[in-house]
Amino acid sequence: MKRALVLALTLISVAFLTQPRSGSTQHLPEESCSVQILVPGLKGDAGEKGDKGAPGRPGRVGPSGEKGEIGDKGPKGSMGRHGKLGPLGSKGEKGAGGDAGPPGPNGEPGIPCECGQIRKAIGEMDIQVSQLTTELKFLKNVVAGVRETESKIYLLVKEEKKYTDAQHYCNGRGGKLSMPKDEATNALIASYINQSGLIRVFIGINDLEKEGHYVYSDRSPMQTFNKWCNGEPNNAYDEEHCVEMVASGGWNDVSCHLTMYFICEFDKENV
Ligand SMILES: [Ca+2]
Ligand SMILES: [Ca+2]
Repeated sequence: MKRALVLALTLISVAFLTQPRSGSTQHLPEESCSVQILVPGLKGDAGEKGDKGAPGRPGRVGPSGEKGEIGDKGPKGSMGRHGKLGPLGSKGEKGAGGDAGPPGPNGEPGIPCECGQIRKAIGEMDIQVSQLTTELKFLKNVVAGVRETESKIYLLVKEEKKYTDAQHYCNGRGGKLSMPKDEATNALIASYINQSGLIRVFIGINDLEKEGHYVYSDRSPMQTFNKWCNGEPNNAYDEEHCVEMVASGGWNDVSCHLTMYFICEFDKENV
């Protein structure tokens, strides 16, 4: 409604303004307020050709064409970079030994040997070996057979020794050079000599300290028992101070420097 009212007022204003003024010579129809309808005229002649227009916009992208034929092989390219390091290979077989090399230079002089102690030790070992050898002989004699009574053991030692050496031998093994102090003991020792195929052995009786005063190897004086052979002791050449027993069981004074087998005795309590 409001827009229709505005349009009506506008048309009225236009009719008023277009009313002829007094004194104008232009002749206008009386009904100047009526609305006239405009009609198009006839078509004019063709105008001159205009200037060339600006280029149009680019058209759409067309569809892909068909695949062409394979071209000729190109020239060889330059060498590429080194590739990655490959995995470690398996261990190869051992090769043959090489030729012997030339001999090396001479070494420096060695340090002088401190041989004093070594020589001393060797000497001591020699002594020990000697002692053990002696012990071994003793044991072999024991194994060979001994004689015994209720209280004593008698051992024939088949090593030729001087009287004092024989005495030391027996003492060194806890015994004494045998001392026949009665008939039974004398008979046993005599039997031992005979069975061993011997003729004589040293027994533990001597008059080394005082001529004609016989004592046993334990320093006890000879008692009434004796087995002197006929004509003995005769202290021949005034040098017979030791005593031997012959196979018959008789005694004879002889030189202490003779060497012969001997018989040791051991108390069973001490063995
Ligand atoms: Ca004598
Ligand atoms: Ca004699």
